[in-house]
Amino acid sequence: MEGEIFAKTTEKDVTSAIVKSFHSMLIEYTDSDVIVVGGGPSGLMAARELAKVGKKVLVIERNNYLGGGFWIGGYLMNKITVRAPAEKVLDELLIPYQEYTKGLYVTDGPHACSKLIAAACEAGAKFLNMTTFEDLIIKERRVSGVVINWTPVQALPRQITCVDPIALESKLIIDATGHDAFVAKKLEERGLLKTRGYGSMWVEESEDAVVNHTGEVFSGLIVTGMAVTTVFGLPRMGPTFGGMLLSGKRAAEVALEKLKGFE
Ligand code: 48H
Repeated sequence: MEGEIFAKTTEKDVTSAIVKSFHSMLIEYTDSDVIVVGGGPSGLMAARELAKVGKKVLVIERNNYLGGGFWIGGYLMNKITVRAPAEKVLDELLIPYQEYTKGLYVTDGPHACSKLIAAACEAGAKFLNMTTFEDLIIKERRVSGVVINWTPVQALPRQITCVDPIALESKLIIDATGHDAFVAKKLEERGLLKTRGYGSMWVEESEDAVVNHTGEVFSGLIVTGMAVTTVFGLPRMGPTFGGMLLSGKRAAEVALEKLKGFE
């Protein structure tokens, strides 16, 4: 490396590289096969599975960082647990882990989360960070897109900002917003869906139920991850993530089946 010289460039070229590349992505993704709202474990898993088979997938994430609760296991401790059979997902993503007791596995949060993010990127999913889902496009009782705004705009007091959101269209939406089930709640606000609120903790009951209830809850809207517990009133599972990963996979399977109707 000694003696290497960086390529010649100017400040304006650095700026226009960012602007042009971002804007061409934004324009291309005004229309997607699937928009995933929320870049936590369930959303990233769903996005990866869909992008891997060539679907056009955009993830909307209100934070600057992706990964949601998958960086930290519980109580600010960065160890992640999964129960069998979800260790197969760790194998698939080349995430190292140890068996703690029979069928209960533990892995490092930073390693697991960064690998899952990389897998979604490598599969071809695209991302809008610092972007908050605000509302839905609904036409003829079918969800057909999302209304979004920059997260910082939402954080400002109303009296000093009045910035209208923009809308993106897609064939399907996946609600992966975690405990808030933010997308499903937008339907509830309009009397189009009833959510039950997630139940108290019961790990053994929860994870199978979450995967089994993952699916379409309104025409064009699929729920995954903790949003499933909130919509259906299922018990929470606590700091273990196998149900999130397998729910994401299930959401992608349901989406692929539904997308056949558009071919
Ligand atoms: C844009 C948004 C918006 C919005 C939220 O919380 P997450 O990690 O969600 P899941 O369901 O993939 O995983 C849940 C898991 O992390 C967990 O908390 C578990 C297993 N708890 C068990 C228990 O008993 O409590 O990720 C959701 C993502 C986050 O990155 C949010 O920032 C994002 O969605 N998000 N993005 N617009 N309106 N709301």
